[in-house]
Amino acid sequence: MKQLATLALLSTLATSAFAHSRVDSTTPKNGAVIAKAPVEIGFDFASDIRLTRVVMIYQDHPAVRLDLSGQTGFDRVFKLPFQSMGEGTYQIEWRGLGKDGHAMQGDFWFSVD
Ligand SMILES: [Cu+2]
Repeated sequence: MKQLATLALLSTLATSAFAHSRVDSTTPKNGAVIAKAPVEIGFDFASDIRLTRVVMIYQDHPAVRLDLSGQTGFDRVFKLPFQSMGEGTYQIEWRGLGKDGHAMQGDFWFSVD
């Protein structure tokens, strides 16, 4: 019985964390295979957030932080300059804060082929 209650609590937490980290869409789209490397990365969030950290992971290279210096406040739509390292798969990990102070995070990936 105690286990069930714990499970119920966990699933509630997972649901609310998910609700706060919802990205309506990204550019490139999650899972996209594109012919030409993008010059910027786009996020379209379901509600206002402040991005605190965005990292690009490319193959076995050290993770590279994307420049957030142009991002000063809360917004729903972000465009960040992106420097391609060539063909291959890129993973983008992001973190941010919702207006209610909740931490949010997520990731997406795309391939340049
Ligand atoms: Cu929240």
